[in-house]
Formats: sequence, structure tokens, C-alpha cells
Amino acid sequence: MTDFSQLNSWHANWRDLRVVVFGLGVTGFSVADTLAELGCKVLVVAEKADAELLDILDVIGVDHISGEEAKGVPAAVKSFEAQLVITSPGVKPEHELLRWAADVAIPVWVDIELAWRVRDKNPERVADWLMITGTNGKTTTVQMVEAMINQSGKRAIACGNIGTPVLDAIREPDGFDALVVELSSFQLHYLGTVKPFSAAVLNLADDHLDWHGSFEAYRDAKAKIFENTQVACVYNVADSQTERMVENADVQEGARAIGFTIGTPMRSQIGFVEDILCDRAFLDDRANNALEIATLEDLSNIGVMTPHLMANAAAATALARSYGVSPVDIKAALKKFRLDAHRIELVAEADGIRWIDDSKATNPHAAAASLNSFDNIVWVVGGLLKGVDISEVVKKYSARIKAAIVIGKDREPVLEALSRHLGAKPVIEILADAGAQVMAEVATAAVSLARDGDTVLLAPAAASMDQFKDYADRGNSFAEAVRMALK
Ligand code: UMA
Repeated sequence: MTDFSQLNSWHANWRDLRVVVFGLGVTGFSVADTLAELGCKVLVVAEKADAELLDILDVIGVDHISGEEAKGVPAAVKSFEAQLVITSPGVKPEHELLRWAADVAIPVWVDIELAWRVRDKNPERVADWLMITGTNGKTTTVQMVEAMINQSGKRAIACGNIGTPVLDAIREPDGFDALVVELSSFQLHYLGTVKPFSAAVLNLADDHLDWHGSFEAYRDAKAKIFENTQVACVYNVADSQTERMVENADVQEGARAIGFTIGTPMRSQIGFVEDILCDRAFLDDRANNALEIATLEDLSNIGVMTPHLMANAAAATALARSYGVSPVDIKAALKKFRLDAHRIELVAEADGIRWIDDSKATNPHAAAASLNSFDNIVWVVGGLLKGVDISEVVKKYSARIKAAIVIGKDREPVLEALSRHLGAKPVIEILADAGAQVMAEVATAAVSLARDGDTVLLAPAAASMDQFKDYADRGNSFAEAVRMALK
């Protein structure tokens, strides 16, 4: 039996450990490359694989099987005598290969566990990990924390589900003081021995139910983020499920529960006193006092100011304060911060009509944050629903929606929810198949529906891959079509 407790440093003896790496996307490649550097014997198995990456594996001497050969549990895997399987996060736990690993008692990790164990590659600069999850707002919050820490003069990098694999950050030659790690529920499902400096759950709503099987399983995966936290467990005061996760977590001695809110903060919380973002958690006299961090005016350049964005700023402040960043540096970072594209982005304003691209709203919870921020909405909705029910959000925000334009291949459940909750309000179905044509028809339909004071809101509550390359492609197509329609 392999003693994995010994394998807890870059400088431990990883040589000749036999590892199957499942999947060859960005994660799988970073894992295979790292293991090769550590001297392990690696076999990459990828049902879909980029030819260029396979060529690089050949160059670094890593064996691989791909395509048809890689389906199920390939004979080459069975005879490989693997001691460990490291899977890509997108692979479902019930995949045959992972079930086989469980049956023959081979441990299954994701890249995050390997990255944690080898985080001391540069022993002079071992980074602290600040980890963030939630159904929505993860990326913005991760980027805010990164900006706040960098503003303080320390060196931080945003990594994980946001796009840069954590192992790439670990292997960066100069090293970092802090890794701000965005974690998806997939990565958390497989989380192992990680001990975050601080961790946050931003919110929790239905998403990825097709992967996890049930809401409870999804929630339990998310809750793992707080396990072994050293300094601060940051939860959302408005979402009691996140507070319960902190209460139930097994944390390190001395770790504190810190709430964030868009309302007035109580003791041990970060929140807003009228229009001032305040810290009532990280000051000695927190019973009677609050530290001013920034005003809403300071935040006004970030993007369209929604309650969701205020909550992200408060959560990021909580994490940064737990790491010792000063109020002055937090304020300076927030003043300079700009949202990424496709996140409640104003793409045009004409004749009193605002056109908003929130293509990043790939689930109903994210779309709810958008719908909650505007009135008189012409809502562009639909796409890949991922097993999630959309009717609750339609019901809740029906008063704000004046008309809907339905895109996506899987239109039935969307149309059904709209007809149930929107009464006689107009609903236009877009019949174009994919890409630019879809959005051209959307823009024409929206022009016919929207009047002075309305907001045309692309917040599809669904993933984009049925008709677009990704959510960015969907947002760009929308913006382009809007520009053409308003010419
Ligand atoms: N593969 C199979 N069989 C399967 C599934 C996957 O063979 O059943 C293989 C294929 O070779 C495929 C590869 O695995 O090419 C893809 O692996 P992956 O889907 O895990 O994707 P990666 O390219 O490794 O990217 C992952 C995250 N993707 C997912 O979790 C689906 C990226 O998040 C993340 O940025 C990256 O790791 C770095 O950490 C994307 C995402 O959509 C943005 N995340 C979801 C979300 O945010 O909602 C969770």
C-alpha cells in the first residue's frame, strides 16, 4: 500500500509513483506535466484530446491513450498498476473509470489535492490559500481579493476554476504570497487535505444538479471548503445555509466565522452602514465600532451597481481583511477594479432603453441577481438548462418582466414556465439554429418590444453551448447584434 501521508511536499519522494491522469483539458495537462516533473510514471487517459497536447505529452515522455481506446476502463489502465488516479473536475463521479478505481481501492484526487501537497516547491515562498466558492459571483470576488492583496504590496494570483490551474501557479518560478483559489463544486467534491488560510461561500442555489445528482449532494460538496480553515470562514448573512456550513465544519483552532451582508453589519461582520462599506470584524473594538473601508461612490466605476456586486465587494473585503490587508489598500483596489465583460455589462443605451449583457448568468440563480436589479425587463432567456428548474425564478420576478425572448434548443421548459407565470405578456420564440443569426433575431424582436424606460436583459439562466461556443461568444454576438440593430 502506498503511504500517501509521506507524499506531502514537492521535495518528498514521488519518483516512480504510478498515476493515471484522467482528462486532458487545462487541468489534466497541468497535472500530467507536474507529475512528469516529479518523476512519476504517468498514463494520461482522455476520451477527447487536443492533438497538440498529445504531441507535447510525447515530448515530455508521458504515455497516453485517447479517443475510442480511452472509453470505459481501458485494458491499458487495468494493467498499469496505478497507485493513484487524478481526474479532471468535469468528470462525473459515476464515470466507469472512477467507479473502477473505487472498486479496486485506488484513491481519486483532483489537481487541487496534488497542488496542496506540492505547494512548497519554492520553500522560501510558500503561498497561503484563500479559497472561494458559491453558485454565483465567484470570479468577481476572486479577482477583487487578488487586486486587494496585490495593492497591499504582497503578490497574489487568482487561480483554480477561474482558468489558471493551481499547479501552474505553484510552479511559477518567482512564487506568490497568496493564491486566491476559485473552486467549483466539482473540485470540492473531490477535495482532500487542503487547509485554507481563509475560505468563503458566497451563496447557494440550484446548479450542476445533473453532475451531483441532488441539491443536497451539491450543497455538501460546497460545504467542504470550510474544512480545516485556519483564520476565517466567510459566510453570507442573507443565506443561512452558508452559515450552517461554517457551524458544521471541522476548522483549525482559533478560526473565526465572519459574515458579509449588504445590510448593516453586526459584530464579526462586514457590511454597509447606509452607503459606507464597513468592517465590524477585524478591529479590537468591534463591539462598539466599525472601520470605514469605502463608500458606494468609491465603488461606482466597478460596473452597474447591483446588490449582488455589493455582496461580492463585502465578501472580498472580509477575506482580504482576514489576510491583514489595510482599509486604505482595499479602498484603492476597489476604486480601480473593473468587472469582466459579460457580467451585467451595459452594451448600449438609446431612446431611454438600456441593453445589458449578462451572458455569464448561466443558471437561474445568477439570472435572478440580474432580474432583481432592473424593472420593465425585456428578458432574453434560454439555452442548456443542466437539469435545473427555471420556473421559480420566472415566478419570483414576473412583475419585473414585461416580455420575454426565448433562445436555446431546449425551449419547452422555458416556454412552459413563461406561459404559467407571465400571463398574457408577450413571449417571442427565436427559431434560428445557432450563433449570430440567433442574436440578430433577438435584437429585432427586442426593438419591437422595448420602450423608453425598459431594460433589454440578456441573462439566459442557462449555459450557452447548445448554440454558441461559450458564454463570451453568446455575449459578443448579442452586443454585435444590438449595435447593428441600433445603427
Ligand atoms: N473528459 C473525459 N471524459 C469526461 C469528461 C472529461 O475524457 O466524461 C476529459 C476530456 O479529455 C476533456 C477533459 O476531460 O478534454 C476536460 O476536462 P474538464 O471538463 O474537467 O475541463 P478542464 O479543461 O480541465 O477545465 C477545468 C474546469 N472545467 C470544468 O470543471 C468543467 C474549468 O472551469 C477550469 O477553469 C479549469 O479546470 C482550471 O481549473 C470551467 C467551468 O465551466 C470554466 N467550470 C464550471 C463552472 O464554473 O460552472 C464548474
